[in-house]
Amino acid sequence: MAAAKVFDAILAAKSAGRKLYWVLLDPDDFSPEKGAEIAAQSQAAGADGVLVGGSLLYASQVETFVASVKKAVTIPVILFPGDATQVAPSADAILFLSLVSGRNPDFLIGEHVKGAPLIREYQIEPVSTAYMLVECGITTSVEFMSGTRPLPRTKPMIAAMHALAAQYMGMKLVYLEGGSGASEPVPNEMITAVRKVVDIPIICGGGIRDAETAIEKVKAGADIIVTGNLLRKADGLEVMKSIAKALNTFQQ
Ligand code: 1GP
Repeated sequence: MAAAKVFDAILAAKSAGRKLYWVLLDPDDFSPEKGAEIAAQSQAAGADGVLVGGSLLYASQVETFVASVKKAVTIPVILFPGDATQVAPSADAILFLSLVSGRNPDFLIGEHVKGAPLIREYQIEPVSTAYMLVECGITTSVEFMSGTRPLPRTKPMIAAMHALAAQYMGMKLVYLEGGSGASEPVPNEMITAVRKVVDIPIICGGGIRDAETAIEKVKAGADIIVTGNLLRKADGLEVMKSIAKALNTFQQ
């Protein structure tokens, strides 16, 4: 199996108390050339990693996109796949997502069986991740495409017990996902409830649009913050810089 470089770096950051910032690029939104340009800008703005993927993905050439991004950055390029068709050989790692908030077997194990031989062949580092979709004000693409219901946002203990079960199953990361374009990010109380019961790193994304919100999420217990949509905003790069700076200098 591929060396656990990306996961080891996440663990090293966590034990040093350093928070990470990842930027999500959806190949449906940008050409491979534009994706590379944005990835380079994101790295210059202070991002620690680039996620590539989407829950719909009609762009046919995921590998072309990933290879182009990979050439433009030195930070890790990590797949964030909506399904098994998004396994691309040039990536450094893949979040091997199990949608544990839902009860759709395709997204708990089905797509994984299809993707696993490709991951092995391409020698991509798999990082098993408990992916938890949280109700956040809109019907997100993940909710619709996976045919699963998000966790209720006012029930932090339900989220905590899903995360705990996932940790007991051996998953290495928890991803609390509001969904791209969420009108409300994942609630702080929910992140704190999850943090209380699991030791594994917590990723939080969806609807985070400024440094203040990013800091609230890490204070609540998140280790890695993800933003996507900001890239498409006129002042997005400036906001991303302020998020990266706030996270880099954050002290608990
Ligand atoms: C990554 O889905 C998020 O977890 C990205 O969400 O596009 O709302 O930043 P935004």
